[in-house]
Amino acid sequence: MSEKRALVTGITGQDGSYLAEFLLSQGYEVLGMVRRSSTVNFDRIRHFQDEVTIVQGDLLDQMSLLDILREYRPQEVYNLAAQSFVPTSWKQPVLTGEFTALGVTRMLEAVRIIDPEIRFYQASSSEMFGKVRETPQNENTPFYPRSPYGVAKVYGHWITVNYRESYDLFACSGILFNHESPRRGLEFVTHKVTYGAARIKLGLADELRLGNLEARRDWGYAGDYVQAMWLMLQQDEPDDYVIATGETHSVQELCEIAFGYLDLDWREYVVSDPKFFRPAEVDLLVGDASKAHAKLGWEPSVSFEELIRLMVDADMKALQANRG
Ligand code: NAP
Ligand code: F7E
Repeated sequence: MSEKRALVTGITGQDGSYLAEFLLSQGYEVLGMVRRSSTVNFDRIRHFQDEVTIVQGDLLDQMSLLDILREYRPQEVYNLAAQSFVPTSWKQPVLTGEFTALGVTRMLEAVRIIDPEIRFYQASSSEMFGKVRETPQNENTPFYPRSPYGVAKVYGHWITVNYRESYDLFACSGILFNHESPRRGLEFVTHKVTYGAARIKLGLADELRLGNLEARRDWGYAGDYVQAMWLMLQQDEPDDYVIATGETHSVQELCEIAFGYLDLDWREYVVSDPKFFRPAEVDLLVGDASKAHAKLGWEPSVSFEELIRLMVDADMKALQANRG
């Protein structure tokens, strides 16, 4: 039997799937919390589904969280579940607050009541910096969120700090900048661009409609970032860390790389459509992860260009396989 048991909320998401695989490779027994739906969507975890224990729970339901911790007794909890798509947070601001903000308190309450020795990780976000107060952004940069999602994440961040200070919980918050992979949802801009470029290359589409091409982000590889989550919970003291590459690129640069890799000129296919502009934009993000470098020994291993190329390769392969 494994010595260590970890609960991952959001295991069916991009990060949950990479984190679960990483924890399995470290010898953990992994519990993955999923919410009930009429059809299961285990696409991201199918290849290791038999190695994890799926438990049913929902961040909206306090009792389900208490029951899971009472029954399975994990030593570590990684709270990755959230409504994570920024545009949806304007359409469903209350629900976003329930999942992404209050859901954190529900999980922290479950930890406090069932076993305050549990080490807790909260998935905080660079979206909390929003209209940035300084560049690059570090752990001390003031927050100025620009969407209901960002506001909810600020709540989740501070309630995690507050439970650490109020109840002496080992609660850490990872302030992660954008991280991507072939498992990224297709609505996020990196995957929308790599998938769109691959479809155009294969003659399945003739244009790609995007929003603001000037927005800049610090994009890294999800496989690298989940290791930082684990490292935070292995330290002697709980703390908060920025995880980022330290480089910033525009959506236009992303298009140049993805289309260029397929020998296409992005200017012939990409249309900037006002429909995809946001009510309030986060113009520029770039993180300073020096604390994580120094204290966790964490470094990113995949460059921006490598990341986009590996996503294009994966999309080409999947689309070609689908065509038979
Ligand atoms: P994702 O792919 O959207 O996955 C979200 C996960 O949360 C899914 O497994 C989803 O389950 C689950 N979930 C949503 N609402 C739930 C509820 N009420 N109860 C239980 N589970 C629920 O997100 P991600 O990219 O992996 O991100 C993981 C976490 O990191 C999120 O909290 C996100 O906000 C945060 N974050 C992400 C980034 C990034 O760049 N990826 C950066 C900073 C922070 P279903 O499959 O049932 O929908
Ligand atoms: O947008 C611009 C858009 O949706 C990035 C989430 O994981 O990272 C993610 O949030 C930028 C924005 O990610 C399109 O306006 C242009 O400026 O890929 P995104 P995000 O909003 O940065 C943070 C760290 C999280 O925590 C979130 O959970 O790209 N953009 N045109 C577009 N974005 C989208 N989605 N679609 C477009 O057509």
